[in-house]
Amino acid sequence: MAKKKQKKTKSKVKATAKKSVRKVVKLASAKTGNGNGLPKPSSKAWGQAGKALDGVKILDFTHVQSGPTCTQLLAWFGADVIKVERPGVGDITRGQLVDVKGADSLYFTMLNHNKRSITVDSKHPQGMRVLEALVKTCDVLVENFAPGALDRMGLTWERINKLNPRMIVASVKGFGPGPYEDCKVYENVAQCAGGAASTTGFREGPPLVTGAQIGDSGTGLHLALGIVSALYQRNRTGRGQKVLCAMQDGVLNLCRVKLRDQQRLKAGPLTEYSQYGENIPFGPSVPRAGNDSGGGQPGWILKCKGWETDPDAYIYFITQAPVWGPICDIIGEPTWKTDPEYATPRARLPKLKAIFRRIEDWTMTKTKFEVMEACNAVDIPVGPILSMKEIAEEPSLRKTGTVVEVDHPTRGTYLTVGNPIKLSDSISEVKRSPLLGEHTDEILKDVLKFSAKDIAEIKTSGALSAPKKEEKAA
Ligand code: CAO
Repeated sequence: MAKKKQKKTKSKVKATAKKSVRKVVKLASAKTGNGNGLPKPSSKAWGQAGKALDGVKILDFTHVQSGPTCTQLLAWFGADVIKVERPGVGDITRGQLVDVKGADSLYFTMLNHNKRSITVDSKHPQGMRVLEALVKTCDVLVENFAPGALDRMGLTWERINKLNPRMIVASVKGFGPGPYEDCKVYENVAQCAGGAASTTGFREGPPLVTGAQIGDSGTGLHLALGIVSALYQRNRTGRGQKVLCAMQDGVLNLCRVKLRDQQRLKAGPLTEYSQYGENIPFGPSVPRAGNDSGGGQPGWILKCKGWETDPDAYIYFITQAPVWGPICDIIGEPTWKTDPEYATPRARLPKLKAIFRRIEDWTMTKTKFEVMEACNAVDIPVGPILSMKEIAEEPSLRKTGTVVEVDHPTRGTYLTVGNPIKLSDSISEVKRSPLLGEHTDEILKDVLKFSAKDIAEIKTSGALSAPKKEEKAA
């Protein structure tokens, strides 16, 4: 009986295998010519075969930083990003931290390149008519409103899914489902709730936030990956889905080495933290580690020549074990190579502070760039502390398009950070951010195909323009 069953299963497996072989063969012999249903490799020159996300339309309902970071990336990869803004106001960042009177702020321009802007009042019936047309036309809706705001507009997931079952609805929220899901969240709230602040700073000082916008821009990056994955899955399923990135989750994902250390505490003190060498006991949670390196190689920030007047005359120095010999030679302590007090990483651990002080005696005789040159020549990993001024002026970053100069009609030229993700066949160009409502007419006409009569009707309804002053006061 058992044998019969086995035989049956075997022949079933064989049949399935045969079937799938047939399927693969069929795909390979498809008109497209190439295996797995892919078209033939393009014969166009690299970078001339369009952009990675050509043909993808994004209804961009984002504001401030997290959402705009995501949609800007998608725009750089070729998606048509249509930014919907409130008439007369726009994204609040247009008017925040203004440096040129009357012009969009750098806050806005640096997060909204390569997009088109349409102004629509989502709370006006004619505005909702435009929004529904956008939902039907676009592939992805991206938003980072406060929890519940999209639903209050009437654009619930159910409604969107009914209007366009292929639409992907991607959201940034501060927290995922749970006790804080209704909270509004900004960058530093996320850094604190995601574990970054409690693990940043010096042990004896308060928690610190970091200048890298890991809550906002970090979550925007995560969301972009979610959207691209959902677009890929849609090729197979034909349907959209919800994509959610909570800022707390995004920050925690970037802090995963600290959750690693939290669990390692059970096995004993964290020997790579300098407090171990200083004989300071560990508490129940991962402590702040100052400038200790996050991995197994001890590192610290050391003064360089000019530190007395230049706040950035410092270098990050890593005492990587395999290059301990060259480190001893370069700082003029060749006996440390063989001295059992210094020769092994284990022997060095309790004296790291003193060792770094000795290395600093050497780094202080050189500029950070001289240290960089001398150390890299013998494979010692070091990192100069670069100021934003130095980064802005660095020619190699200009050459790769990581730092870009952009022209803008109302503010003139400014510097921005270009696409940090380089694709060899989808080259990003950085185009200036749109003025408020700059593309309203062309989107109504060319994207949504509204007739001239319909456009006139929508426009006279007031759904696309700021309320007049008297109306506002009434
Ligand atoms: N027409 C009419 N109304 C519009 C509109 C339009 N085109 N666009 C937005 N609005 C309305 C929304 O409907 C909402 O109204 P209701 O509260 O009446 O429903 C309102 O504008 C503003 O939404 P908001 O609550 O999102 O804005 P806020 O400035 O109060 O809060 C923020 C900002 C960032 C704290 C909140 O949006 C949030 O928590 N977002 C999620 C997390 C996030 O992305 N944070 C990072 C921000 S970057 O630091």
